[in-house]
Order: sequence, then structure tokens, then C-alpha cells
Amino acid sequence: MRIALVYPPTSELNLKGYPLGLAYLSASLKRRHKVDIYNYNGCEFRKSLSSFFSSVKQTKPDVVGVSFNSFNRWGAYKIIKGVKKINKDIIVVLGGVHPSTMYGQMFEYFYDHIDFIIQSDGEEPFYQLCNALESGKDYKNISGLVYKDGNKSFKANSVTEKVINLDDLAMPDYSYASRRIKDTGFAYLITSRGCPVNCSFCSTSSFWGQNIRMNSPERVGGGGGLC
Ligand code: B12
Ligand code: SF4
Repeated sequence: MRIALVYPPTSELNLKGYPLGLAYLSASLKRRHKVDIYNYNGCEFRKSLSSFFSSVKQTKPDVVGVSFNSFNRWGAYKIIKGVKKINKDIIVVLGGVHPSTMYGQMFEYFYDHIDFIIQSDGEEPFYQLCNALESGKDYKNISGLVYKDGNKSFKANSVTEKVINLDDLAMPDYSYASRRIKDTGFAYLITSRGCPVNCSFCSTSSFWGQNIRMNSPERVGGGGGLC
């Protein structure tokens, strides 16, 4: 399948960063699928949206995966509303902290515009979903999947399969950010997921789990590349 992964722009924060979630998802999906990445973090709002919609028209993806947090949700909403206007058969999947936590609201607002939401770690569930859609197999048991169940209702599977050992994940695919890495002279990496504390204002424990999973020192420092 051809999958477009997009990180929507925000009109409020102008960080020229690149989200690591896309790099991890891409590495996982590329085991079987073709992936195009569109990172609009720190890019001009309107231009980014029109550039994305032109690319969708041109490249005709089977699936659009929208990755967002609360601060770039307005850009995400524009994208969500636009994709099925281009082609109603494109499957729209949401993931990241905001839709994962607010999946009820997402289905309430965008029932006709979205197909699936994946909660928490996305690598394996998204890969399994794309494989199932491609081969016409059942997807209803995928861990953390939220899917439509007819007549404006939906079902949310519990997150039953987390990545226990982060070293098992494919090395993140930073290819989409190589230009920014060269220009800025630095690169991001992340070496753990979760937190044993549970501060009321923070989503980390509810999203990743109230425990901590870490990469090994060998994976972080010994890979000869970015972890
Ligand atoms: C690193 C980081 C930063 C870095 C960003 C560097 C970069 N690479 O761009 C810096 C320090 C710059 C930063 C800034 C900010 N951050 Co910050 N940041 C983080 C942090 C610690 C890790 C993010 C990360 O890289 N995760 C690793 C990747 C692999 O995970 P992921 O992106 O979530 O993706 C996974 C899943 O979500 C899922 N997934 C993601 N997208 C999709 C899409 C689909 C279709 C599917 C199926 C699945 C899926 O699969 C991925 C792989 O498992 C998180 C907290 C945390 N531990 O998660 C906060 C966090 C994301 N940040 C947060 C905030 C608020 C901000 C700021 C707004 C702070 C501020 N007021 O300025 C700014 C925003 C700047 C911006 N425009 O991006 C909040 C967001 C909360 C919310 N509800 O939106 C978080 C969650 C912290 C918190 N717990 O409150 N941040
Ligand atoms: S719950 Fe969030 S804010 Fe509190 S210690 Fe953990 S990561 Fe930090």
C-alpha cells in the first residue's frame, strides 16, 4: 500500500523540528509498504495545507496517517476534513498524543472523515492494520485500535500489546529529515518511553504507561547511527 504520513502545521509555534514518531512509524511500515512523509512542523500554515493536498492528488495514497499533539490539532482538523474530499476511498488513520487520548471527541467531530485511531505505541498496530487492509483480513483485534462500529458508534480496543523491549523496534527512518539535520547541525533522539510518576497536567504516563521502558546503552551509543 502507499501510505502518506503527515505532521500538520501549527500557526502558533514555529519550531523547525522534526517529529520522531514519523521516523519510527516509517521504519516499521517500510518493511512492506511505500511511505511518503510530510513534516510541516515550523512551516507556514496555509501553504503547508495546500502543498499537502496537492501531493495527495498527485501521489494517490491508499492511507493517510495523521500524527498530532494538541498544539497542532487545528492543522490536523483541516487535513482530516480535506482528505476524503479528494478521494473518499482514502483510509484516514489518526495517531499521536491528542487523538489517542481524545478518541471519543475525534469520532464525535469527524465521524465521516476518519476511519481509525491507534492509541499509544503505533509501530506494530499501524503495520498490522495496513497489512490487514491490504489483504482484506480482520483488523478488529489489533491492540489499541479504535474503529467504527456502524451507525455513528465506535469500539476502542484496550492497549494489550506494548513494545516491551524498545531495542526490538526498527531503527527510525530519518531520511525525511536529512536536510534539516544537515542545515541545523543537530539531530534528535529519544531513548525511553513512559514515566513512573503521574503528574496531573502531563499525558506521559497515561499515554506510554506508568512505568519506564528504555533502550539499551548499546543501541543508543553503539549503533553507529541515530537511535
Ligand atoms: C521531544 C519532545 C519535544 C521536543 C520536540 C523535538 C522534535 N523532535 O520535534 C521539543 C523539546 C522541541 C518539544 C517542544 C514542545 N512540546 Co514536546 N515533547 C517531547 C516528548 C518528550 C517526546 C516526543 C517524542 O519524540 N516521542 C517519541 C515518538 C516515537 O513518539 P510519538 O511522536 O508520540 O509517536 C508515537 C505514537 O504517538 C504513535 N503515533 C504518532 N503519530 C501517529 C500517527 C499515526 C497515523 C499512528 C497510527 C500512530 C502515531 O506512534 C509513534 C511511535 O510509537 C513528548 C513527551 C513524550 N514522552 O512523549 C513531549 C510532548 C509531545 N510535548 C508537548 C508539548 C506541550 C510541547 C510544546 C507545545 C511545549 C511548549 N509549550 O512550547 C512544544 C511544541 C513544539 C513543536 N512545535 O513541536 C506535550 C504535548 C501534549 C499534548 N497534549 O499535545 C508532550 C506529550 C509532553 C507532555 N506529556 O505534556 N517537545
Ligand atoms: S508525569 Fe510527566 S511531568 Fe511528571 S515526572 Fe513524569 S514526564 Fe515529568
